[in-house]
Amino acid sequence: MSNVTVIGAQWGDEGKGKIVDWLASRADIVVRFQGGHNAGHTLVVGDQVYKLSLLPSGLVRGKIGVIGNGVVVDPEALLAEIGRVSAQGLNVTPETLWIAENAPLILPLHVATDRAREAARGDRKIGTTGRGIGPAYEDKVARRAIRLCDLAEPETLDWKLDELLLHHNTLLAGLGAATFEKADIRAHLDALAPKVLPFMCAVWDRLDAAKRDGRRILFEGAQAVMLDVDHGTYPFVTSSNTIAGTAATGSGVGPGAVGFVLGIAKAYCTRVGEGPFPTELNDETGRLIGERGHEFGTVTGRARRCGWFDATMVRQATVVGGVNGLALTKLDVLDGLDEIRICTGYELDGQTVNVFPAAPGAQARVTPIYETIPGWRETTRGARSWADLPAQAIKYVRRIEELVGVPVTLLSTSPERDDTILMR
Ligand code: 2SA
Ligand code: MG
Repeated sequence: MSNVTVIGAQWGDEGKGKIVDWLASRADIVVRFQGGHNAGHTLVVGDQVYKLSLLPSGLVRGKIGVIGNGVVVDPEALLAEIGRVSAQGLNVTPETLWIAENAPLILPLHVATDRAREAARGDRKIGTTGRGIGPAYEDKVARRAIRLCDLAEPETLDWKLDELLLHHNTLLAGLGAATFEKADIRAHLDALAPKVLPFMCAVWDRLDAAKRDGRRILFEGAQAVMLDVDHGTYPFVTSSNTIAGTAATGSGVGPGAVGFVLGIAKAYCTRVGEGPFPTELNDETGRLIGERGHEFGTVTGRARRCGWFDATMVRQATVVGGVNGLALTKLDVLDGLDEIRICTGYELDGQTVNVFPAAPGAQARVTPIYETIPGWRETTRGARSWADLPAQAIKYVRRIEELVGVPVTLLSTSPERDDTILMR
């Protein structure tokens, strides 16, 4: 198997962690290329449960983990996470963890700006994870970010902090929030620098060498296509591009290295935070799905909104995301339902449309058009072969393939890594 890139095909929390973990055993290097510690992956390895936010999942399987330049790195959160997994017995060293020298940093002032802005938005809040992700990406594009390599240059840090503080303190004061002192930030960074700098390297160069050696790379996306800053439900999105192409820009490998793109989708749909969600169920079925699927955010613990599988949305996500095959997860959550619905299009102002509109007003006005199929009584949980699945469950999966236009190449039937069916 050559390189693989894994991305979410809905609004996140599709179970990417488990699939990445399954694929990691077939790869040599696992690369994060966007997002930050707003991602959250739960990995079950034997009797250990690892909760990862920033660290690439492959680390827990003894693979090399890479944090590419496209990731926004909170050095404090990084060290805390390394501390947590080390306490669980994992050895994280500069040999096993490579962090791009040109990765922008998230500082406490980004968290403050993120939260102050959300508070100021009131009813129009985005529902961010409050981790400073958006403000850190803004600073990168505005050319004022502190990058990991700056921690090694005290003089650079000095003038960069002046520019950064001018911007954020003006903003924070305007929002009525507390401002920051340069000396405090400086002390904070000086304390962190010796602990994070050992992991720093020219990631693009090491990945190039790895490619030449024929080593297999797995690119691990965070969040999902419908949260992509260009292609998602803007402005209710995250601040990075979450599509497969970002694997190249976010790690410096060139587009040819992206390989097979696996999109992960739940057999139903969830969303955390605000924003449009046409198939959302505000009823007993929605509550039942949330309960059976344990739908609470890994990062913030927020209850996720639940609804039916939206084939129109996932089709759009697979097209713009560059998805070659789908991994369908949590099918077992639908076990025992009398009937299951799939959204096959939308009604917008009396017209049928097959595209989710870009304008917020139109996004709020669409209503889903459903196809209803009978459910199945048997359990699919833990099934390890196609033959173990009830006929009706197979029909559901086949119908999803037809509507989305991409084959389902993997089916995950429980959080256990081995409860995964590889489809032909
Ligand atoms: P932010 O904090 O600026 O990125 O928030 C902007 C919006 O993006 C949403 N968001 C997420 N939604 C679902 N899952 C997320 N992370 C996953 C997790 C990780 C994953 O928590 O398990 O699946 O890889 C995530 N991160 C950001 C957020 O709710 C806002 O709507
Ligand atoms: Mg998650």
